[in-house]
Amino acid sequence: MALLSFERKYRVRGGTLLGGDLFDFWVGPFFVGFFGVTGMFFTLIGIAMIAYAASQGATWNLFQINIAPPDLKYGLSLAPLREGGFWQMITFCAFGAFSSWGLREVEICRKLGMGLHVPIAFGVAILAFVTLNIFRPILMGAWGNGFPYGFMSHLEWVSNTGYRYANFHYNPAHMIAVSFFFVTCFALALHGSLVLSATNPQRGEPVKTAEHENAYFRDFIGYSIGTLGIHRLGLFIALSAAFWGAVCIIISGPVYAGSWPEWWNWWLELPIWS
Ligand code: UQ1
Repeated sequence: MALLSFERKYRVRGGTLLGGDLFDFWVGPFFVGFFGVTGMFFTLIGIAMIAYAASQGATWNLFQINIAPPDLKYGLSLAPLREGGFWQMITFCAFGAFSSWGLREVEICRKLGMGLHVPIAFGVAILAFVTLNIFRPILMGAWGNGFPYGFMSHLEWVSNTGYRYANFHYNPAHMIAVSFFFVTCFALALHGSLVLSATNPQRGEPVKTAEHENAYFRDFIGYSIGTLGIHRLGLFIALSAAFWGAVCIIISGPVYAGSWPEWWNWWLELPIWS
């Protein structure tokens, strides 16, 4: 891909966190940096481990490949490769690759003098993965509590983990997380449709601006959050969805091991009902 004419201006030196000038260069359109190198390292080793572990399994059917964590009996120790050791190495590489990707984002932000919003947002996605497959297994004393790597198998893990606490929909943090996921979809649908309605008019009609967008919502519901505000709101609700998702799984097991429907008995037992 050709370098865009304006791109050279933004290829500024410095801003790196590690490695100084050593990795401060681009390959084609991509900034490399120290974390580009570590990211490539963990990604290649991780993918090789996934391919090798899959080759030791029963099938090459993309939907049935399953790389399972160790049995609970191995606790937090290292398991033999074919008994969950592959899963442990893949999890380690995934964490290394995700963190490298996030730190490379930080270096690019620093180069361009931008805020750290993008890496912070990505950090919350990393937090969700780390919560599921690192923090929670450690808190519960066995890597076997992590989810398996496989299309169907990870879905089955979600289903089984839900039923282990009787009915996950009664987990209050799960309720909050799901609500934030729905609100995020709703807000992005409103925002996407509003921006397209203003900037993609019928043939012959002039393109509209933010004034029209504001006017639309003031006419409609008496309030417009504004063009900057909608993005602040969107970031907040999207990060809240992932954050409460992490909370809902960390409290299931390490904090409370009972059934979620029964947890609500405190409500039924309030003295105001008697
Ligand atoms: C909005 O008010 C606004 O400001 C003009 C946007 O920016 C383009 C939007 O995308 C949306 C969806 C709204 C309306 C949102 C609320 C919370 C009133």
